[in-house]
Amino acid sequence: MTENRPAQRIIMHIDMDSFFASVEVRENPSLKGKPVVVGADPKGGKGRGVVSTCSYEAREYGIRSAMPVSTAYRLCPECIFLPVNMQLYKKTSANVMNIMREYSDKFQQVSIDEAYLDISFIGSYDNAESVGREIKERIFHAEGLTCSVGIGPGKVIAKIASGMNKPAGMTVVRPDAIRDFLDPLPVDAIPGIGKKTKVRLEKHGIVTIKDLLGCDIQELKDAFGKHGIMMHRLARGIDDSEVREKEGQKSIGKQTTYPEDVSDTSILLSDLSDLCENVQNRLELRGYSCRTVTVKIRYAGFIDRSKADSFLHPTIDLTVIYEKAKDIFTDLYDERPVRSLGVSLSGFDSAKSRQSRLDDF
Ligand code: TTP
Ligand code: MG
Repeated sequence: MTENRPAQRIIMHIDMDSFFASVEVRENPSLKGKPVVVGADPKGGKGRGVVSTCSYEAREYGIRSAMPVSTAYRLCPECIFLPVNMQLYKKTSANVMNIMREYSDKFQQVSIDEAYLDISFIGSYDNAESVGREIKERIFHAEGLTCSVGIGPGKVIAKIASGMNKPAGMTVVRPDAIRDFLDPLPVDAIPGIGKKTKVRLEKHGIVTIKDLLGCDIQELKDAFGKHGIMMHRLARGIDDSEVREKEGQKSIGKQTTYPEDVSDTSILLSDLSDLCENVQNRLELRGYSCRTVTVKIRYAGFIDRSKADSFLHPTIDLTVIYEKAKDIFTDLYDERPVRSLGVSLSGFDSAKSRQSRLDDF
């Protein structure tokens, strides 16, 4: 009896190379070939804040995203440090996403600079490779930027593949090459396996994906629960999650817990402002706008109070978000000592209206 197999899936993952930095270099070609860091002002090494990203030339000095900008300055004081120009990156992102979107109805943007396409309908990996090449050329021609492409039978393999030959790379993992591709990789190549899990697996002698594959599923389940089963499935190359534009995440939140209770309103308001900045930044990175702001105060003694309020129109504006958070806070705060303070954003704009808004630039 022949098995009724579903048609072969072909998934593409595209990720722009050193995105913010590449846009800056495009805007100012004299920066080409130079170490460029985009992020907070280093203030001669005394600056606070972090690196958003940097050019591949700056990466040679060991500079990375999310590193304190003071460390980046120490590693390479002669780097060119530039502030974040989010409006410009968002406009560019919308342009490149629109190009990608033309190639499949099944399209999923996952961050400001990366997306998945389900191009199974194209029928063969050779055809998929041609499409990958075409998209790369189109983006380069239209926006003067390079990206890296990964093609494989599922989202996880496609994502790992796009990171294999950065910058301007393309890696195709055909179904008969899955084992050769996955086996030698370190376990943390699998998205979702972070440093902690990696160290725990190492203690069991599991370093590569091949080691993971050789593990007893029950033992993995005992040690890591559901996550263990997931890891084993991905190690086997089993990954049938759909490519779809989804509402996905329901909220973006951040909270600060104080080592000692705080009653000083100016400290609380200043922290509220930092929290708003954090969540608003993540909102922008995901290409969302939000309708609702929620503030949560935990008073000493684990007494929680929270309140939400919504805007008439979705917004991404930090000032607008902070003003709303401040109003809610003022309403909620009764001057008891505060243990922790949190802000979350929700009511994200749908993908479709988000798209039309991005087109408005
Ligand atoms: P990434 O795609 O992770 O990084 P990248 O495009 O700069 O470099 P790569 O070539 O390795 O893909 O992130 C996309 C953008 O998101 C990045 O240009 C800046 C922003 N970002 C931050 O602001 N903070 C961060 O910690 C990270 C990881 C990214
Ligand atoms: Mg990128």
